[in-house]
Amino acid sequence: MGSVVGRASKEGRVAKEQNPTPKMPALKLIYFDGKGRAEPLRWILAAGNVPFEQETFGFDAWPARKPNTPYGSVPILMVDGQPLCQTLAIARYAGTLGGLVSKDALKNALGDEAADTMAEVVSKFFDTVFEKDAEKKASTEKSLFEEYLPKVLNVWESRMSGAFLADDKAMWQDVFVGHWLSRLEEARPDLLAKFPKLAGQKNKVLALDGIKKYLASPPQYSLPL
Ligand SMILES: N[C@@H](CCC(=O)N[C@@H](CS)C(=O)NCC(=O)O)C(=O)O
Repeated sequence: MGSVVGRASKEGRVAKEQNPTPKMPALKLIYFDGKGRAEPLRWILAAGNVPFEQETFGFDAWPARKPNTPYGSVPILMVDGQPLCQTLAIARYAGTLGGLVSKDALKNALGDEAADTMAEVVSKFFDTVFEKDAEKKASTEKSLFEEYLPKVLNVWESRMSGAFLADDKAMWQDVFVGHWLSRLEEARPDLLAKFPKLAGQKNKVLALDGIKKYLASPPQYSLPL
């Protein structure tokens, strides 16, 4: 978000036309009536105090909607009527609007690395959730929670030198990762037992003003995603 640089005109008025405050676009987040891949986006928008509307729908409405989406998937963020797709692109854009970015290119990139990795974890997690074969479900859960995820968490834990993943202030990637850590803890309450820095990171995300406000009266959804 830019600042207004006003200057006195000949008439003595303050002219803001030369550098007006960029108007916040009208945002509408389109997703199933559930948390899923949209909830971290809602958290990022809330953490950055960025106003947005939502359009949600049930599984039954999806087949008719799918062909009208750019890539056949949601979430989609409508930005002044234009669709923006792909969770991480939306997250980065929402975080940028909310000022949840660093001025340091490397810190942003390290945050991106964590968010990209968490998005991979999330895909594996959804694979386990939707797996119908009990044996396969057990083995994919085991490899996710006992092998892949601990390796990932160990990388982040050993790199953290400040309060958040790559900086001392929260970036959108912290909100994204913090959201998923707290959701994955619902499945594995001891997930962060050996990772005190990450537990602290997640708690600091939960304590951000915008997140506290959002979670004080969280939206209720019909789908258990
Ligand atoms: N790479 C996409 C994946 C999106 C995705 O898989 N969305 C799911 C919901 S979480 C979806 O639209 N599923 C319905 C379908 O693929 O038909 C992203 O990150 O946004």
